[in-house]
Amino acid sequence: MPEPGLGWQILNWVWDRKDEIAGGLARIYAWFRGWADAPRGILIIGPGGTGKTTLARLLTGPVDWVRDTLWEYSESIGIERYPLPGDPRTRIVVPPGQAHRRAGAWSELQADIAAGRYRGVILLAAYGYHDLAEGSYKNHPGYRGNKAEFVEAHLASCRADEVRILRSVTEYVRVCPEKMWLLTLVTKQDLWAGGEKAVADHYRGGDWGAAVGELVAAKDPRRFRHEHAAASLLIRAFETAAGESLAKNAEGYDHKAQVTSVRRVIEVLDGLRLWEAET
Ligand SMILES: Nc1nc2c(ncn2[C@@H]2O[C@H](COP(=O)(O)OP(=O)(O)OP(=O)(O)O)[C@@H](O)[C@H]2O)c(=O)[nH]1
Ligand SMILES: [Mg+2]
Repeated sequence: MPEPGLGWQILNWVWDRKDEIAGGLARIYAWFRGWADAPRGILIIGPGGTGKTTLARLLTGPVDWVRDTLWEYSESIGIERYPLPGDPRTRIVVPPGQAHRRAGAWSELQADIAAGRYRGVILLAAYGYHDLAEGSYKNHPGYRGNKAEFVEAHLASCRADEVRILRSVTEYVRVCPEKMWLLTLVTKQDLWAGGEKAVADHYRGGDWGAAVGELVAAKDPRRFRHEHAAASLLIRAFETAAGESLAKNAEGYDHKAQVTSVRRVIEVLDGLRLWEAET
């Protein structure tokens, strides 16, 4: 049973910090708007079903929490361009991530990274919790008759795909002559919370850490910066489009933890804004 009044305590917590949260977002919007004369935007890239569209919508808001259905997954088909409030020019670019949709869209965007057309890239990973594009897991080519084994194999193969995408992105960032930043953002914290150590080891060490380390070593620190962040963009069980549960949310992960995580992402973006201004 939840503690009586806990919901109100959380709402109060958010309410108490609303100015701080709104202030952080306002600075980021002002930062975005400051690019009106500069054609360099932000690219949000990563595998399908990791939260790219959700993040772009949260950052460029406003989200109508009564009418919007951010929790329903609808795979992106083409490149999305998000205009910002008060600035009709496009500043955030989001390509579709499902493997069968990458071929056309990604090569052009990768060339744009190399040419310095983005001031920053937000690379999304989700510790393997990538939504399936459609239907039941039983129709997935990786299904061999056992659901638990399917989920384990799916998580492992998605984590491997995340690293392949990281490597394809670092290849272009490496040759970019302009000042730019890269943010590794691990979403779906509400699904993997409790496993922080494993997640940190995975993204700070291992193949991910090695690929980022090689990139950082190859770049001038005054011209390139990498940051890590982890967040739950919303709290939602991991399930298929057919409504079958694949994994439950981490026990005890609540609205307060979720809001805190999004706030942290805003702080990290704000830090990158300040770093950009340094000469
Ligand atoms: N549990 C959980 N679900 C999330 C989170 N972020 C996004 N989702 C859900 O994950 C699904 C996929 O999110 P999208 O934003 O559509 O993913 P995408 O990366 O744009 O996917 P493509 O368009 O196929 O490339 C949606 O159902 C979202 O509601 C998160 O932090 N936690
Ligand atoms: Mg999308």
